[in-house]
Parts: sequence; structure tokens; C-alpha cells
Amino acid sequence: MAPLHFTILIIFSFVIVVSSSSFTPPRHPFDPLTETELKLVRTIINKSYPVGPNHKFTFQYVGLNEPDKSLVLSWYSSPNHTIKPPPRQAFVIARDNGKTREIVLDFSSRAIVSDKIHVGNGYPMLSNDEQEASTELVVKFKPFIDSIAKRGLNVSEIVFTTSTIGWYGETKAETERVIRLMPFYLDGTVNMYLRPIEGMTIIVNLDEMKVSEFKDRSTVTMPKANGTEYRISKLNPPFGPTLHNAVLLQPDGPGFKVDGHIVRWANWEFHISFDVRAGIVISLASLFDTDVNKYRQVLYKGHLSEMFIPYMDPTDDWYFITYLDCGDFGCGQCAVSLQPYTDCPAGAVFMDGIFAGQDGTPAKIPKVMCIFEKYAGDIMWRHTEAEIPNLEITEVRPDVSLVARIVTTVGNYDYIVDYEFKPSGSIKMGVGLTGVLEVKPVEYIHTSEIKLGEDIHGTIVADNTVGVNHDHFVTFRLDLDIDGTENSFVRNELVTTRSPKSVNTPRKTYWTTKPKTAKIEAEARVKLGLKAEELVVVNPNRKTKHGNEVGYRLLHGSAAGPLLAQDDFPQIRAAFTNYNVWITPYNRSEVWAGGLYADRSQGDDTLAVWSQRNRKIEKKDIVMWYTVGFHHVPSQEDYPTMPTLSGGFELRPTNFFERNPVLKTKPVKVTTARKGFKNKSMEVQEQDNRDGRPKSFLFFMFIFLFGLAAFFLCLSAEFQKAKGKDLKWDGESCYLPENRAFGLGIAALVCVSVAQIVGNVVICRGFLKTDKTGTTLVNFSVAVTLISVGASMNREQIYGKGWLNRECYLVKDGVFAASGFLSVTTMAAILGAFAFKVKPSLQVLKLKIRV
Ligand SMILES: [Cu+2]
Repeated sequence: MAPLHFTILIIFSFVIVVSSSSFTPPRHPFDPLTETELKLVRTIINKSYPVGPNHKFTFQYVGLNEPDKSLVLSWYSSPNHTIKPPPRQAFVIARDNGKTREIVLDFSSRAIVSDKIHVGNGYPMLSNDEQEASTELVVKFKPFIDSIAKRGLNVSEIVFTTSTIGWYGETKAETERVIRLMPFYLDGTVNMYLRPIEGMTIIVNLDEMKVSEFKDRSTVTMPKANGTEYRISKLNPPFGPTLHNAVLLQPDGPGFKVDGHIVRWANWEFHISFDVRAGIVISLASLFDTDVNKYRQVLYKGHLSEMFIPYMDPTDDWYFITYLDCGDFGCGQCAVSLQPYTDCPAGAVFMDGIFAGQDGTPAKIPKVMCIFEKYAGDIMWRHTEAEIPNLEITEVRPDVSLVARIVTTVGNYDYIVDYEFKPSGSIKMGVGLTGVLEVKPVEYIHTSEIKLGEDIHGTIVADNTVGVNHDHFVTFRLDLDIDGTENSFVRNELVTTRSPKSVNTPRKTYWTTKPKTAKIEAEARVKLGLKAEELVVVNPNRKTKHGNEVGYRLLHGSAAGPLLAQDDFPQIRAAFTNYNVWITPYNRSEVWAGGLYADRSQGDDTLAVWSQRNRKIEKKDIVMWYTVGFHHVPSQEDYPTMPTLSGGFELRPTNFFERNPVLKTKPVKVTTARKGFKNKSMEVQEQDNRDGRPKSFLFFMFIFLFGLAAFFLCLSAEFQKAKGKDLKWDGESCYLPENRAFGLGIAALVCVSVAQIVGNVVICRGFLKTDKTGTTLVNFSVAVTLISVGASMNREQIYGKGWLNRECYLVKDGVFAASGFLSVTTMAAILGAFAFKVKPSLQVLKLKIRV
């Protein structure tokens, strides 16, 4: 083949590889949308709608469109998941010139397959961008600047939080897409939440991006900055209490494997994903049962569905603070990067979260989720037997669990959400509340100053500062599939029974179980704590060897229900908290307990409304909804930051196994750590961004193909170079005609140089955490020198001039071939360094603080 044609072929192949690898579908149907997919969504939507300066179009939610459950299960149950996975689609909620648009986009056909305008109540999640834009608007708003000046404050020290305002019976026309901005004062503190500036009503219309209402009522005492600091570097002695360093020591490294988004640990296998609204999403959690030698289904899908945080102050500055955090602000969108060793212990594996910004451009929250093994010094099971003469037995197994964690900082509050898997088969959902209280300025510094009969709506926690009473309701959606989709919900009541007269006993009473299977939704709404009952999800089609229905029971945490009246507007919107537990039949559209459109919702699309349909739930694919509730009466210990307050619940196997599933677990070797000991697992592990792979592949191919081209061009030059027979002699001087090896040598030089420049400059500086480029530079220099010299010897050497000192020179056999070999080894060295470690490729967007 002619060398020119060969070069064209190489470049053509490269172009094909580039274009074909630009879109690689992920492997698992529940994998979160990748950077590439988000970009594709943006491109297709921008082409399909008149997006531009005169047509406001904003992305409010972009996520994976829930794949059809039956298709997912068919794929999942096929041997090695070989059958075709369900179509991969994105679900987009956008604001399109004042309307809410729902778009479903299919990736394989690269087409919009569904598009409709939402006509009901409520608005989509707020984007970070529009909240930031609204604060920038107000800080330049003249009446606001004047008010601040009137109070003798400095505008440059003001920061805002953005608050949704709920719904208080307004008609749909009156319910505009607006938010309220709440100003806080820095001036000597970074703990702005403890210095609110009250007495102002600032409303911003988000669609028009203008201040639609501004009122300044009064000046209220502002709490001082003194005592609000929480950074250790700024605090003064005395310090304490002193804690010794603690570490989980795993000399053999972590015991779990992360393959893409699939996590395997002990007897568990599950998929973990990130959603901008829910945060962590756990799917297809299965347990390996050694008795039957296979994985058994437990949880099809579990995640945060909604949070409800109503504050208990009905005055003008506070009445509207009744957040639906996940629906209003996005519990994933507000999630923060986790700090290695403090947010998550040594040995944790971190994963990034990728989501679409307001204009559809992908943004990343690095290390947004972590997975780690937890050894808290608990006992998994034990027994000491001392009753047998001459024999004492003690068997103890320490408890180790696997935790998937996310921290959502919704303004002042930090919510720690844990999904904890135990080898015994339990899954524990944990919610930790920490951060900063939301406070109200008052004139008092002591409880004795409070007027008789006056309600200050909270606790004086510092000078002029009241921590306002409030609730936290955190609702999980748990699509349990116990050994299959056909499940029932059993309320197993423990009933006090009088001993029958027929039995000769001095005992008057005992309790016994009265199981009742809930047939319809109304029978499965539970207010915890009212009676003694076990709540169990069973598979009535599967029984143990002893005839018990296999199941999972709910071990609930402290029971807290709503205290607002049923007809109060916030409670109508958050009616999903009316019961702690609900069971609904699986419905693909029933995901968000407060409604798909939570902001300014009117309570017509909540779990409470769906449940009113009273559908059949016996032997059906059912979903459990559980609300973790806290009534929070603030205390002085919550100031200036609050120690974590924890709650949660557990799903525990009940007659799921034939016996204790951890009976044969060997005792874990627990080692103590000493100074100077380097633990292998201490290294922070970072999950490679899977979406970075196509990009890495492109660079890989680029260098590989150019290296290969250089090799073949050198080889070709080797065969075509000037030979002794070409040499002419006029008696005095020598002459050599120009040869094809000259062109081939130049082409090889270009190829090897391009690959080297791209490899070293672009990749090594931009992507690699290595400086092992020295060897490639030596190789490269030798190769370039040989090829340059060789090529120039194949140029025309004219009479009287020759190549050097009027003498003609020929390239020795093997020089070009050796150069080709050197080119290949240079590229191989670069590729080796490349494979050594690839940094994530996505640009990290720094997110500003918001509420
Ligand atoms: Cu609280």
C-alpha cells in the first residue's frame, strides 16, 4: 500500500474510533446519567425547543427515567444479565417560558419520546443557579439597600438564604413561582444563620427574575457575632474533651468490592446511584443465602422521598417556613463533598455525583457518597455457657456492617443519611441531624424577661437568640420485593389474653400474636406507638421448611407524628406524615411523597391522596413508606452548632432464613493501631469516574494510532531509503537523488512528535497524577534524532555539496527500523503511564451556599 494511502487510512480509522466511542451506554439500567448523557440531553433539547435569549428555558430536574420494572427484573434474573436491558431514558422537568414541561428522552434513538405541559399545581425543584441569581438581584435592589442603610448596616456584610413560601389557600392564579429571601449579617462571624435580619419581606419572582414584593416593617435586635464561631482554628482554649485518635484497622484492606455502581460485600449485593432529588438510591439489594446457594431479593429500590420541616412560629417572618426539602431544593442537589477520615472513615470508597445545571450543562459534586465498613465495637451475637459442668464456652462475633452515606446540607441543617447493611440481613436507615439552628432575634437574654403569657416559640439559646421549635419528618420510599414482587403486609398485633379456665395456672394473663394481613391501603396506615404490633412484609408464596412465611419486619425508631391540625395548610401539603407507615401498590409515578411538584403544592398529589384510592395490597407488588420524625425543642447545647441527633429504623429478616444466617461467620480478627503503623486501607479510595472512560479511551487511541503510524512509516522508509546503487559520481563530486524515504521520514517525525506532545503536555499535565515522563523523553529524543538525520540523508545530495563536507551519506541498514521501534516504545511508555492512573475528567463546579 502506498505510504500516503496508509497514512490516510490511519487517520480515517482514528476518526471512526473517535466518533464511535463518543457515546458508550452504561452497563446497569439503574446507573445514574453520565456526563456524556447529560450533554446529549442538553444538545437534543436545545435543538428541539426555541431556546435562546428571547425564550427562557431552564432545566429544573434531569435524571434517569424510571425503567419499566418488569423489564429490569427480566434483565436482572437472566443468566449473567445477558438479555437486553430496558431502554435507557432521561426524564427532564424544565421551565419553558413560564410553563412546566415534562420531557422523556430516549438515548438509543436520540429522540424525545414524550413531551407534555404540567397543568396541575406546584412547581419543580429550584435550581442552584436561579437561587444565586435572585440573591444577586436583591443585593442591588434600591429599596433594600436603603433599608439596610436605615438600620446602620453594611450591604457588603449581608448574605441571603432562599426560602420557598409554601401555600396558604391562594388560588392557582395567585400562586406564582416566587421565593422569599432572608437576609443575614456576617460582620464578625461566618455563622450567618445566627444573625438574622428580621422585619423584611423580600419576594422574588423566579420566572421573571425580579423583586415582586418588598416590605420593611420594623427593626429588631440582631444577635451579636460573639460566641457564634465553630471553626477549631478560631476558637480559644481551653479545648476538650480530649479524644484519642480512632481508626478502623484493616490490614487486608476493605472487604467490599465496587464494580461500577454495584457493591458486593459479605452476603450483600446492591446497586448504588445518585439522584439530584433523592440523593442516594439503593436498588436491587439481594442477600446471598448459603442454604440455597443463591442471591435472594430484598429491596428493589429504596431512597429518600421527601422531608418536611415546619417551624412553629406563626408570625410574619416565620409562618411560611415549612420546607419540603427534597422537592423544593433537591436532597441530592444540596449534598456536599464528603471529607475523608472525618465524614467517612479510613478505607471508604467515594463516588461523585453528576447532575445538570440550569442550562443543562453537567456539574459535579466530587465525593458525594461514600461506602465504608463500620466496626463500632458492637456484638453481632454471643453466648457464654457456664451451666455445663467442667466446661465453659464463650462464642462471640463482633458486628461489622457496610454503610453507604450521603450528607445533605440544606442551608443551615446538615442531614446525614446512612444506608447500613448487616450480614445478619438487616438494613438500617439512619438519619442524623446536625449543623446550625434556625434562630429568631429577641430582646431577651434571660428567661425571666419573657412576659407572662408570651410565647417566644422556642428556647433562649444565647443572648437575644431564640432557637425556634420545629419538626423534621424524613420520609423513605422502600419498594421491598421479598423473594419476588408478590408480597403482603401483615400487622401482627400482640394482644393481652386471659388464661383460659381450662388451664390450671396461677397466671391470669399472657400476650399472644394476632396476625392480620392488610387487604387494602386503609388497613396499612400505621401511627406507631398506639398499640403493640409487629409490622412485617411477607411473601405469602414462600415458606420456610417449618411453614412460616418468609418476610422482613420493620423495627421502627422513636414514633413522632404531626402536631399541626389536619386543616392547616402546611399539613395538607405534607399529609404524607399523617401516618408513620403506609403501604401502597407499586405505581411507577408514585415516587415523591409530597408530590412531583412540591414547591407551592396544594396537597393534591401526596401519598395521602394516592392512599385514598384504597387499592388492593394483598399479594401485590407493594411499596412501604416510612417517616422518621423528630420534634425539636432546641436547647443551649444546639448552639452555635448542634451535636448530631440521630434517628432511624431497621428492616430485619423474619423467617427469611432457616436459621441464624451469621452462625457460621468466622470471628473477625481485630487489631489495635499504634503510632507509626501504616494501614493499607488508610489510603483514600476514589471511585474512578466511569464517564471519564470514553475520554481516556480517545487519548489512548490517539497516541496508539500515531505511534503505530510512526512505526510503519519508519519501516517503509527502511525499505525505500537510498541505496549504494543510486549513488552517482562525476569524477570529483557525488550525487544522490531525492528518495521517498525523505517524505516517509518527515511523516514519521510528525506522527511521533504529535503523539509525544499530546501524551506529555495534554495528558500528563491535565489528567495524570504521575511525573514518570523522563524515560519517554529520552526515547523520544533518540528517535527524533535518528529519524531527522535519516530523513535528511534521503534528500537530494547535489554534486559538489553532498550531505556533509561534500561527501554523500547513506543511512545504514536498520536505522529507520530502530527509529520505528523507539517510536513504538515511546508510545508504549506514555500509554503505560496513562494507564497508571487517570484523574476524573469532569470539571468540578464550586457550588455556593444556599438554603
Ligand atoms: Cu432541628
